[in-house]
Amino acid sequence: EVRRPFVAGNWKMYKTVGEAVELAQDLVTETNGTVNEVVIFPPFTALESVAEAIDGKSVGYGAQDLCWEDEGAFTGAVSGAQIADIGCEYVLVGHSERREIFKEDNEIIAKKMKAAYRNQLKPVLCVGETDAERKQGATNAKIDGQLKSALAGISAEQAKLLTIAYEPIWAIGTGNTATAQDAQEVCLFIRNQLNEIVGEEVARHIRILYGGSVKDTNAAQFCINGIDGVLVGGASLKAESFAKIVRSF
Ligand code: G2H
Repeated sequence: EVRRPFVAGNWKMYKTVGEAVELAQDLVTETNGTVNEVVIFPPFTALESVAEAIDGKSVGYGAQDLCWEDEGAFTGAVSGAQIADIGCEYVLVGHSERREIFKEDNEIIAKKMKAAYRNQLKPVLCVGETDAERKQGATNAKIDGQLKSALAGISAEQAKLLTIAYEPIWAIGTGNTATAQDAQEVCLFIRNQLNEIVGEEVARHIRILYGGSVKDTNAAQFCINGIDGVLVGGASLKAESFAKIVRSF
């Protein structure tokens, strides 16, 4: 199997440094022995402390966002170079909260993708449609546009390091998960588009995750053909529920 199952925890803007370190250490203990890849995305303030606490252990870590430049006068931003410097392996790019709340468009996200690769970070590119887009039957067109713009100018070797997270915006933090069938349908569409964009030989390395209100009580249903893992928000903030998700996938 070329694609190892991937369970990611996006902590968003939660946890003090002390809480974050404790949670990260508990996760290392509670997910011990899993064959799945487990990666957490703490807030920037806690990232270095978490890195020190769990570096070299079975749980990986990454940043929730990065700037498209490596350094400069960009008040409040954090660069891929700075993230890589503290040992991160992964970075989320284009999460829907960045797109919707912080108004990041496909052009900015494409620049962030290049910044991630330039700094040897593996991007987890998030894509997904709004409720209105789904109702208009525009889901595939939206996702196709997001994929093509983010992957423009990315080499085959770089594309092999990519993970995609399909997160329908209407399912995020709302308690409304997509049905496994809806999620599978879009994930299979994404795989099909990846085959076209980068070729099947490269695309077979790319994992496709589902995200949006995944909990310990519903995670197992997403462990189906076409879905290589899950990106978990709210339910990743407690070691017990997140470890259950890791085990059920
Ligand atoms: C979607 C997801 C994780 P939640 O944003 O990225 O969050 O599981 O809270 O819906």
